Amino acid sequence: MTDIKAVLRAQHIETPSWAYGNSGTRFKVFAQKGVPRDPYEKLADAAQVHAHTGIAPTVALHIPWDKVDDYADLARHAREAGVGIGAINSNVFQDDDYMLGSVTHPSARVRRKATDHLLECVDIMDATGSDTLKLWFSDGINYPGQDDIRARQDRLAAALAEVYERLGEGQRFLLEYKLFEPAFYATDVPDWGTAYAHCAKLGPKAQVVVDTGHHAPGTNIEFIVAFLLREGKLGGFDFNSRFYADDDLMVGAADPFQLFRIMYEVVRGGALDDGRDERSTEPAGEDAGGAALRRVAFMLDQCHNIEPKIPGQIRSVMNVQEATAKALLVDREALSAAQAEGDVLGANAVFMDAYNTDVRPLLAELREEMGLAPDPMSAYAKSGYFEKIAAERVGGEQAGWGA
Ligand code: RM4
Ligand code: MN
Repeated sequence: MTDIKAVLRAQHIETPSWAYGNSGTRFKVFAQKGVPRDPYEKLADAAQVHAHTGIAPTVALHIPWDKVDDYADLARHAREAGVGIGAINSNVFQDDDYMLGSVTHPSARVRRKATDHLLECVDIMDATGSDTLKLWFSDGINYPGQDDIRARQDRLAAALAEVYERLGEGQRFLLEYKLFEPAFYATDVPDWGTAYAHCAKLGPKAQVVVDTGHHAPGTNIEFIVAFLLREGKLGGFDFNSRFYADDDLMVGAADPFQLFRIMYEVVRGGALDDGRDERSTEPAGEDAGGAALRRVAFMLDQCHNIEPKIPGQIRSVMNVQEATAKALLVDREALSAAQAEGDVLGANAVFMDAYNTDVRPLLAELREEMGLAPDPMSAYAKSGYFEKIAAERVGGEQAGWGA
C-alpha cells in the first residue's frame, strides 16, 4: 500500500490550456462565466486544478491560441502560480492556406509555412523550457484521386525530418494520429502504425502519442499502448473519452473499464516508474535529456462544452488517478501465476478484483497525507475561486479555440 501511494503521489497529469477557454462542438460554443481572456488567466485556472489534486503540475500550451510576446515571462508567471509549462502543441489546421493540408499540401509554399510554424514551436520550447512538442495534422483528402496518397507521405516525412533536426538536447516530438476528421476519405496520419513508422525512421526523439478519442469503435487501445511501450515509442497520452467519434469528453466518463485496462498496461510496461523527478515545475535542465525521452506524458486533451471547466478538469484528473490506483492494485504475482498455469478464470478474476475495488478511500487518505482536502471537487467549490473569477473577468474577449 505504501508503494502504491508513493507511485500515486508522484503521478503527473498535464492539463491543456484550451480546456479552460470556451470550446465545444462545431455547432455551438457556449460562453461560460469567468472564462480566461488570455494565457495568463488560463494558467491561473490550471493552477487551481493542481492546488486541489496535487498531481497536475504542468499545463500544455497550444500555439497560436496561447501566443504571447514574452514566453519566458509566461513561464515565470506559471511558476509563480505553482505550475510549469508542459507540451507545446502546434496548430497547422486553422489557417485558410491549410484547406488542402499543411505539411502534406501540394504547394511547396504552404508546406514551408506549416513547417516554419512547427519550427517556431521549438523556439517556444526553448523559451519556456518545455521538452515536448506535440504534432497533430488534420491533413488528408476528402475524395479519391484528390491528391497522391504516397506523395503526401513523402512530404510528411520531409517536414518531420526537418523538425527532428531542429530539436535540441532533451527535446522530443510526439506524433499524434487520428482515424478521420476533418479529412473524410484518407487522413495522412490515421493510425498508430503510420505514426510509429515515421517515428521509428527518425530516431529516439520522435515518439507516438495516443489520443484515446482517435480510434475506431472497438479498437483495443491497451494493445496499442502495450506494443508502443515495448518498443520504447510511447511518448504520451492525450486523454479524453468518446461514445461515437472524437468528442473530447472527460476521460474515464464513457468507459472507465477501458481506462483501467490502459493504465494497467502502463503499469505493466513500467511507464509510471520513469521520470518521477519530472514533476518539478522548474524548466528542464541540461541534464534532463534522457529522462525526457523516457517519460510518458499523461496529458488531458479535452473540451468542456456544457460542464464548468475547472471542475471538469479536476474530475478528469481524479478519473485518471482512480484508474491508476486500480491498475496498481492488480496482484501481479497472482496474475502471473494464474497466467502461467493457464487458469483463464483465475487470471481474469485477479484482474477484475482490482477493477472492482473502491479506491476512493485510499485516494482520500493519500490527499490528506499530501496536505490536501480529501475531496478536490468540494474543496474547489468551497474555495470561492469561481465566484472570484466570475466577478473579476468581466469585459475583454474570452479565450476560445478560434474555429
Ligand atoms: C485534435 C487533436 C490535438 C488537439 C486538437 C485541439 O483533434 O486531438 O491533440 O490539439 O484537436
Ligand atoms: Mn489530441
